[in-house]
Amino acid sequence: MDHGRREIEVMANLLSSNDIQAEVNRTHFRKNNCLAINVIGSPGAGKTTLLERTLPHLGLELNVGVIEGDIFTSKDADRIAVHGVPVIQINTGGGCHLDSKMVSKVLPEFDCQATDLMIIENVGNLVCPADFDLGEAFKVIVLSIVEGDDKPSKYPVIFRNAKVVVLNKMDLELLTDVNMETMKHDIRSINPEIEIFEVSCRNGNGLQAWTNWLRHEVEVFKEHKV
Ligand SMILES: Nc1nc2c(ncn2[C@@H]2O[C@H](COP(=O)(O)OP(=O)(O)OP(=O)(O)O)[C@@H](O)[C@H]2O)c(=O)[nH]1
Ligand SMILES: [Mg+2]
Repeated sequence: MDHGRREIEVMANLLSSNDIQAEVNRTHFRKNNCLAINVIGSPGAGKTTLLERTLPHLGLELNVGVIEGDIFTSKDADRIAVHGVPVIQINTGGGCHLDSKMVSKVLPEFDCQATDLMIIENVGNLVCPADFDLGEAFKVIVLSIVEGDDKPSKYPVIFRNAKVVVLNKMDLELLTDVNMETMKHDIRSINPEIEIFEVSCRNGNGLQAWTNWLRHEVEVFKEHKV
């Protein structure tokens, strides 16, 4: 028995069953006119902080729901719940990414018809979530600039598959040796279409441009309703 080949087959089956459920999720979101986004980034990149800073900008005009993915604990969901939006925590119990079945199981907990924007924060990881479609409209990468300007070229798959990248922790730029031009050049070489926002969730710089862009994406999605 060729074990290598068997492993590839198992992985292929896993991905195709994930993709089938992802399409069901996508149809559900589309039918309910709800823009779903999949927020991906390394542990500590600032995903939850970005949501905490984004919700007050959007929450008055839009109905937002949040799905939080983590290996253990409901710490992130507790942080989001303070903002008064519906939030469900998924614990993967060891898994390094969310999959479409996990998301489908919690969807009945939301009134999707009354939700304009569903934000799904994936498990902290820049690699595995790239392979697992959740049924989202697009992927959002949150990258802390402190991690170094070589990260886009070392982890290109996720950048290829995302619509937008939020470069976070810009307030720390001068404390690091990060070269922002190199970082942005590498991101654009991987994905010329990608939107790039430079923000600091600490001092608020750049957040307005990011939230304006996201609000516009919700409007465009809703205009194309089926
Ligand atoms: N200096 C600075 N710190 C930030 C910024 N954004 C987030 N942080 C800090 O970074 C740490 C991690 O932030 P989180 O939002 O929990 O990161 P996360 O990506 O959600 O982490 P996981 O869910 O564990 O993957 C916290 O201590 C935040 O206060 C920023 O723009 N500047
Ligand atoms: Mg988090």
